[in-house]
Amino acid sequence: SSMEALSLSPPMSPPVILTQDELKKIAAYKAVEFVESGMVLGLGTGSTAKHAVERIGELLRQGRLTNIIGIPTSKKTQEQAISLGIPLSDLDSHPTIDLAIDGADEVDPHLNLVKGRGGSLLREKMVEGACKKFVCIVDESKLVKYLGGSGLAMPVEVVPFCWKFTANKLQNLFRDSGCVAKLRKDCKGEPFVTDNGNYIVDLYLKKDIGDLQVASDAILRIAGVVEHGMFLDMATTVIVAGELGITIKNK
Ligand code: ABF
Repeated sequence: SSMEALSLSPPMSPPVILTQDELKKIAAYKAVEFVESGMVLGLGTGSTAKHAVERIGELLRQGRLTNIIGIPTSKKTQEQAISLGIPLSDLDSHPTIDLAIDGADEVDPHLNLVKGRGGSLLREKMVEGACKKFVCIVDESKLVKYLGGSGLAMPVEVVPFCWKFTANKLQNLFRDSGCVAKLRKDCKGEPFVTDNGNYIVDLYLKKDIGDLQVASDAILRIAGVVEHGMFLDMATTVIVAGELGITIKNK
């Protein structure tokens, strides 16, 4: 993988402290530089991807981009794109996507990702799996040594039917990593329901889970599991915005 570091400010200027949201916006705008007129675009979900979608809408409005078709990764992004006047379609009509831009919850040194804390992992995986290029945009807080290493959730989308049974299977699968499986709740304390009518079981890990491909296969073999939030070998580029500048990591 190659790395390119760009300085945000000239060497002698005083340091500027950027908020996390400003860093997200910097990464998002950088990613939109990869967008060309005529592209079919995967539109990501979350507070980072939101900036990219907004920027694409702005460039369309200014006539600096034309002939774009967006494929949204969630109902929320679909609404945002409609409000910005971005023409939309779906994977049925456009099974190949030129470029997707989306955020992530964790990025490991091999550019494997954890996604889905926003709850949109299934549509994201379908869309980003159909992309020639997937540019992932994050602020530096998302970088981890290993997936699960932030101590935050590793999400798994499950069917609501006997979700406890499925959650127990998941917890047992990773018991050597100290796994605790919890059903995600919404702000009212009800089960969180995904865009696809499913539930999310969040896995909390104390140690790394070893071979990620083996773990992925094992999760997907459990009946009741729809999809998990590990995106292995999918990002072709990760743009990281940090206090010291932008780093672009390529596969
Ligand atoms: C989506 O948004 C999800 O896959 C991920 O869970 C989340 C990241 O959100 P944010 O950009 O708000 O941190 O990309």
